Amino acid sequence: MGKEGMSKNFLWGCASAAYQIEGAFQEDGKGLSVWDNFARQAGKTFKGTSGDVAVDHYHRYKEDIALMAEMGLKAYRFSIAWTRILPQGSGKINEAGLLFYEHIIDCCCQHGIEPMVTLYHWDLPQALQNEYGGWESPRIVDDFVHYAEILFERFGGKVKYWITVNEQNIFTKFGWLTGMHPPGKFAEEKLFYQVNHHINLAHAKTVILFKQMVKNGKIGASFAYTPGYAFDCGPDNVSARQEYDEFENYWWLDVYAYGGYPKAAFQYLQSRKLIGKITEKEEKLLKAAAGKLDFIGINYYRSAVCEYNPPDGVMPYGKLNTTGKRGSEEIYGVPGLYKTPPNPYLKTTDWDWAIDANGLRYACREITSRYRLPIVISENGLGAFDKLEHGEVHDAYRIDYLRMHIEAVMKAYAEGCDIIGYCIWSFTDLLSWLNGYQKRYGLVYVDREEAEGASMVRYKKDSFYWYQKVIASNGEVL
Ligand code: BGP
Repeated sequence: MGKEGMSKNFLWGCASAAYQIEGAFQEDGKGLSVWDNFARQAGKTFKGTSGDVAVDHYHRYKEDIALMAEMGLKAYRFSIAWTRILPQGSGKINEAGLLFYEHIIDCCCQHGIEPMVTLYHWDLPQALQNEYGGWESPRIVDDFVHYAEILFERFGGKVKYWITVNEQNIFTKFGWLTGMHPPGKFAEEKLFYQVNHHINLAHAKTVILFKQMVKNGKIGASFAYTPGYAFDCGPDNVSARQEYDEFENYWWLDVYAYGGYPKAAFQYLQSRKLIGKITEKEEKLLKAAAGKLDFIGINYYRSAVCEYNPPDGVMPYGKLNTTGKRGSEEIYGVPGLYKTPPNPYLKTTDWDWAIDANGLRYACREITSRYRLPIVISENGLGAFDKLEHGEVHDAYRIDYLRMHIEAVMKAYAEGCDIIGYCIWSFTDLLSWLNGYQKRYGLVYVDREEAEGASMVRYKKDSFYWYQKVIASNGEVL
């Protein structure tokens, strides 16, 4: 089979996001984000947890990056908080915010770790939400591009890999369909598609600007890719799979890679007056940006099953398991098209996520066949309950999960997928948006729980030492 081993420049990495690790939510001039606000509202997050303090990375970044260096990490994907750079979303620049990220970038570079920057990982400035509804208004496009421009200008010489938006499909679905993320709107389908269109335009303009400003850089978007399998070969279920892909995957991936929406889904939504007209100018912009995209970022955690959903069937608003009590996740779907029952062949995590390493290989193969673009696996990991005992965490289950998924990546690579890097979610334990601190993903354990006040001391888990060997052997020793 194809190529032997991984390229010697393969980016073995880890990933994080500002709100989930930094804390210091009001320090050094930072403005408030929609998440700072949302997490304060009763009943929105698990046990009322917030990123106010998070895992205090803001004050401990040197220690954290030193641990990354000790591990031998080749790349570190992190996000920049818009509210540290422009506390009000636009207007006055906060130099202290730029300096903070400059230190992180420099610190990574000194240790030979390639920084990979996400511009937007969900923490929209609250000021923009208040002023014009944030993503709901086309005004957001130029504000986003302006924010990006400041970062390209300052860091374009040091940072090669950039990601415009993280998981547009997830934060818009939760923000406007299920009400579980800010701005907490429920069943606002038309707004959902409008918001997505604005994000697509912001992404596209940013890509074009990037290509003018950062000559040797690479830019992509990170997408939460949950591949779907037909429940069986019954023709209705086969079609359900096709609909699922158009509405849950290609709706975003096609825009990033082709600059256009999938046809059948577009027609369906237009006939229901859920989506407006796309102007010629917008179409041109989306196409121009697609032609310049350098890679697709895949965040992969699970696969899904697609089954025909009758017209009076389940809605797209199914509840998630946010407690770690198995069996509490609800099936969701689009009536008349598809729904997503559990996969009887796969085991699940405590949060009901199907564990399916081959799904990651499948995802890479799909991207390669459909778009022929390079791939960065920008997130993959296992959320689990971990136990700290005598300063150690024996997370063999996480090692098993990661081993299987890395094997799948290597297989896809050998089969011809142009995979540039693989980032484990996450380096340290961190805040899981809706699941508090008890759903741990890190290779480094952080002593903190839902209530504030714990020591924040870092402990290397067994998976830390394991990944260290994986990196040192360039994937030979798994
Ligand atoms: C992705 C997000 C991450 C991270 C991860 C794990 O959707 O990009 O920010 O949170 O999923 O998900 P969760 O924290 O819900 O378990």
